[in-house]
Parts: sequence; C-alpha cells; structure tokens
Amino acid sequence: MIQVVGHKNPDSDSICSALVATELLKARGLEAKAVSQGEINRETQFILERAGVQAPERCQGVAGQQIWLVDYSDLAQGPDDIADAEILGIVDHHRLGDVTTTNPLEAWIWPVGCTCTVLFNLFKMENATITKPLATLMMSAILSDTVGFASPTCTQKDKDAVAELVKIAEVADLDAFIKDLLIAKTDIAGLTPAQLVEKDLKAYPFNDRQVVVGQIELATLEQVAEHMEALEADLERRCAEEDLAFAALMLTDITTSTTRLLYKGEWASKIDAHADNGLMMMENTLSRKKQGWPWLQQVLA
Ligand SMILES: [Mn+2]
Repeated sequence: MIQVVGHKNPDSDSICSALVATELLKARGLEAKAVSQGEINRETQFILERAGVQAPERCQGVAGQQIWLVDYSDLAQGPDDIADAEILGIVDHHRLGDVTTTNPLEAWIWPVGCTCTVLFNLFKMENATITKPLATLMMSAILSDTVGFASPTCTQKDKDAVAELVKIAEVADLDAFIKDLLIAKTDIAGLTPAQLVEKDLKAYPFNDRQVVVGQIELATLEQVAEHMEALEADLERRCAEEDLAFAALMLTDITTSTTRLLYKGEWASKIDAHADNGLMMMENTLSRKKQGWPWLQQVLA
C-alpha cells in the first residue's frame, strides 16, 4: 500500500492533490491511499463537501513504507519518520527541497500555480479518467492556490486546466464558485491567536537556524485588527519555545494584494529598517512563495 502524503499543516492543494494522486496510482493498478498530516481547514472542508469526497485519514507514520509526496519536497514538511520511508514519487510546484532517495524515483515538479495542475496533465498523459469528484477537487485546489487566478504564481497551464475541469465538474457559474471558495478560505471566525498563527505556518531552515513564516488570507485586514498584539505575542512565544531565529506572519488582504507583516525574533531588527515604526506593510504581496519569502530571504541573509 503506497501512502500519498501532502505537507504538514495541510492546505487545500495538499489534501486535494493527495486524493487525486491516489486515484492516479490506482488507475495504474497500484494500491494506494491518501493521508493527511493535520486538521482539514474550512476551505478544504468546503471543497470536500462540494466534491462529495471523504477527507483522507490521518497519517500514522510512514517508516518502512512506500510513499509519494505531494505539494512539497522538504524533509521538514514531511512526516517525522520520513527518513525511514521509501519515496517512490513526488508531484510538486515548489522549489526543490532537500529530500534524497536511495532508489530512482518518479518526480513531476513544474513551475505552475498548483500541484493539481501537474496532476491534471498526468491524468491526460496517461488517459486516466477524470471523474466529476476528481475534477471538482483539482479545480478547487487550483483556484485556491492561485487565489482565483490573481496570484503571480498562476500560469497559463493553471488556467487551461481549470477551463477543462470546470466542464467535467459541471460548475455552471465559475465566478460564483470562486467567490464561495474565497469566503471559506478567509473564514477565521472563532479561531484563537495561536490557531491563526498555526493555520498556514511553514518552517524554513535558513543559515543553520530555523525560521517560520505563516500566512492568513483575509477579505480585509480588519478581520484581525483586535488580535494584533496577541498574534505578536504568539510569535514571540514560538521564538522562545522553539529556539527560532525569526517568526513572521503575513496578514494578506487577498482583495487588494496588500500584506501586513508581523515579525518577532533575534533577526527582527533586520526587518525594522524597512518598517515604519514597526508597521511593516508589503504592497502588491499576495504570494508567500513568490513574493513574501523571497523578499524575507534577501533581508534576513
Ligand atoms: Mn500547492
């Protein structure tokens, strides 16, 4: 049984691409199952309901097992016992991470907006059937990762994939679907400051130290206005407890592509020079991968 596993703190692409890649492996006659490394977020719940698909079960470890990775290739984002698993394949759309393998593997890593865009093309290449639920999963993941095509990570291949998938998914009004998806994506009601920071937190090894950068996608920054101090306090706590050199949180208004950056840690002073009295606004910044993290890497270096 091959386990198909997305990254820690799974976003919609990580869950959807695990489910979709599992079906691709099954179409090849292999036994596979999708697993998740964490809670299913509200947007993903919305997608699974629309697709009529069950959430993957939680990953109980991968030691001694064969696995496929979807939506990452960094050891830090894999299961804790990933070193003892056999990685058979990777489908991803991020920079190449630090995984290594003992055997040759199948790796499909494209510079596109979403892992599901790569999977869509694999389905076509292998003449595997794309069912309505699979089309809904792929289409939704692409729209989520590209923020309804608005992200600079979005490519023509992502748009072409959605154009075909929307027909199979039988979604009559794409704009209305995108609106519903983005409402689910930016729904943070009732989450505690710690849950907000944790929501989409990624660890980046950097100059032999650990750095974490989270992101909350919002319809307006006012949604977190009352939590600012508590969010900063949570970043500070993480730095102390986990010996992080830097912890940041991107608060991104996806309607204006404006990000406010909260940041703490030993290296925080490097950002101060770019901030206005501690208020760090990043104009035209929607994507952590293409805009936020590259800028941070440059400033922290
Ligand atoms: Mn992704």
